Amino acid sequence: SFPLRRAVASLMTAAVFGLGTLSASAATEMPPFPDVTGDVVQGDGNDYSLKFNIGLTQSSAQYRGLEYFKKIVEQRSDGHIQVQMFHSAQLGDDLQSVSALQAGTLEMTSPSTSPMVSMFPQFAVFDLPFLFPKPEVADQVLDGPIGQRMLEEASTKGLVAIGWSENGYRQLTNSKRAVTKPADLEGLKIRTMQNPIHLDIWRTLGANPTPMSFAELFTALEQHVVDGQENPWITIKSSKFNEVQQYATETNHVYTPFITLVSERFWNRLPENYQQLLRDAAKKMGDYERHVSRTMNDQIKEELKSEGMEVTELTPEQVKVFQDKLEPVYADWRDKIGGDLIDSIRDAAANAE
Ligand code: KDG
Repeated sequence: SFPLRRAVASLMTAAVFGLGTLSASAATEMPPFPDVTGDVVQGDGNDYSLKFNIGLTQSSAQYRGLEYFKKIVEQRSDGHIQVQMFHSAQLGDDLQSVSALQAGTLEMTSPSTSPMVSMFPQFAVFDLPFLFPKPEVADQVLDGPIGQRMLEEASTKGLVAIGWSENGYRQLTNSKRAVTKPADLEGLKIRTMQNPIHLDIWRTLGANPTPMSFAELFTALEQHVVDGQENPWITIKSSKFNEVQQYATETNHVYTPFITLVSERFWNRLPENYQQLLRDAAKKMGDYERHVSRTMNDQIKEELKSEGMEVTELTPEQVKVFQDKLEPVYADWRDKIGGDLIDSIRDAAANAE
């Protein structure tokens, strides 16, 4: 269907260049912004401008969170800090954005932790399959001492890490067939994030994984360079993957956090009060963005179904088959990631059950 493909291509162009209104479908209502609370923060009389670049589109929960961050920062700095928002990897994908922060040419970004494991190996713990049985466990870990320590450890190499938000639970999609068990994955080419555990997961399940930047993914799916990919429902919809992927399986196999990063060069120019303001705003963005992501998740899954995607919801027994098959991934990575860290997260998960 050539005209459809052309339409999609021009929409993608519009998204990348921010032309036109590539908004979420009218049915998708995002929860309203909470009121901005707290007094105006006194700076040092100087004006600051910061560019904040993200990988997902304007219809994502991530962008909605960014809009709230901008509102808080501009209001509470009385306009002395201006936030310029960029989406759809306009200023680069996750890894390019992190390099730009280090170089001081970009001020803020919010990548998935997964492509960052080459810089911060401890983030790999979040890539372990079925680690967080429910989102509240992720909150407990990220907002507790483990998450705090990881933010401190990631505040190095030209970066300052100031908060967590969520990408969320990942679901499998593909253009070939309904997947209900690992055997259905045989021969399927699955794009993964640039992360060794994700490669291990899909290899162990019997698929044919290939790592790729998110920015190249739509085209790769459209041109059948890969058969499938995995991302949260909101991303599948907001990036229009359902237009090139017929089948989805609700696997919830990995929960991916987003980490909010600031360029250290920019950070060091800011008066302390403004540093604190950015920390507060990042925390509020994280709480709100998680709320948006969680309220929209099921709603978007239903929208995808009504738009013709064939969605397989697994029974607990079917999920268990995937979990059992993936146990060796824990064995492979335990020593590299650190058994104590894995155990403390699994304990938190058990306590939250
Ligand atoms: O900025 C976020 C995205 O670029 C990316 O992290 C999304 O989950 C993602 C993926 O699959 O790459």
